[in-house]
Amino acid sequence: MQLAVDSQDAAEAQYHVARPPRHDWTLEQARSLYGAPFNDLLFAAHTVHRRNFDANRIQISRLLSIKTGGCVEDCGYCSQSAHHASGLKASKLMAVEKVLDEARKAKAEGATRYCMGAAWREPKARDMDQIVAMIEGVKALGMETCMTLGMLGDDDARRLSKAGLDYYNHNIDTSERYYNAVITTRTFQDRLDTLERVRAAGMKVCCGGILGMGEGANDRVDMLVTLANLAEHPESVPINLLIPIDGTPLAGAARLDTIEFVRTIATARIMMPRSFVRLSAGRTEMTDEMQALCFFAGANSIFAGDRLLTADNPDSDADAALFGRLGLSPMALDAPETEHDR
Ligand code: SAM
Ligand code: DTB
Ligand code: SF4
Repeated sequence: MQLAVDSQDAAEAQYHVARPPRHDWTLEQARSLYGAPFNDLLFAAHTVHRRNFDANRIQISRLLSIKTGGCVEDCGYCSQSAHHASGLKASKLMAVEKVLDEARKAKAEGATRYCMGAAWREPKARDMDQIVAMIEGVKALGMETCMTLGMLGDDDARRLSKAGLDYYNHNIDTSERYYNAVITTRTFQDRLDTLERVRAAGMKVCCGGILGMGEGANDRVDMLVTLANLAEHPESVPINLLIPIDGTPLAGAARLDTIEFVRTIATARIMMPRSFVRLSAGRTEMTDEMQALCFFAGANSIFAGDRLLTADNPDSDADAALFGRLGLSPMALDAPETEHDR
């Protein structure tokens, strides 16, 4: 389909792009956006990006696995599931001081948000005091805090929020239709229920998914429609490229075409104009050129540091070289973008 894009207004009308964020995307609208000529899609996405953010600044988050492996869930992509023979050694919940040491190092290296992940279906009551101490300690360093601990009940959500947790990461991962092909030990609705509790408790939401798990384009789009039609857009939207892990059911998944990946980033940017769209897992397998296209399409956050939770990530030298080539700089915590009430 040829689209009329001889002016910004015409392009925006054609793509259903609205200045105030929308929460009423139809699948049809989102699919036509995703499938638009690549140049039209990127033009619209970059326009929206520039209107809402400084296009040359990237928010830097840092990850730490505070409890690794032995997870009872069966997520087909994950090295940490006890259902798969990934060879990963399970470990106990990390000591608070060790977490704070790592957070201090991350801050010194420019991270403004510290994300702590645990391989749990949900947190246990006996772990909550330690979790709260981690949140309070990282907050005291002057960093934003994020945790991802699996499903939450109302009481745990309130407790995390009261401790000062800024963000809770809980991904829907893919479309509702494809969900059961990837995970059978919980439902898509379970994920949405936890996201509602996170909101009700007053925390910001970090929610996205993984591309390259054998899903189709419509699954990628439908996932974005679910996110964009939430009552509030997630403040952070991590888009992960599957890191194939030996021993997991998705170890042999075919690599996703780069253009499809960039289309997803651009569509996310347009549909959730004020959210941070994070170019998350999988960057070690991306060229500088692919990452540059993602940043142009509206990605404006990354995980820095040579380790994600269990998998490798580009090291600080590689990222410094990338930022240098592209003229990008890290976003400060007090940047106007981070202060908006999104
Ligand atoms: N157990 C918690 C949960 O599942 O919510 C938190 C940790 S979990 C590892 C966080 C997210 O990392 C998952 O939802 C998934 O989107 C992403 N992830 C895990 N393994 C991945 C992989 N091999 N490649 C890409 N993304 C992955
Ligand atoms: C997210 O969407 N990606 C991060 C974070 N949220 C917790 C995790 C990526 C994990 C990649 C695989 C690994 O390190 O084991
Ligand atoms: Fe467990 Fe999270 Fe991995 Fe799923 S993604 S197996 S819930 S650690």
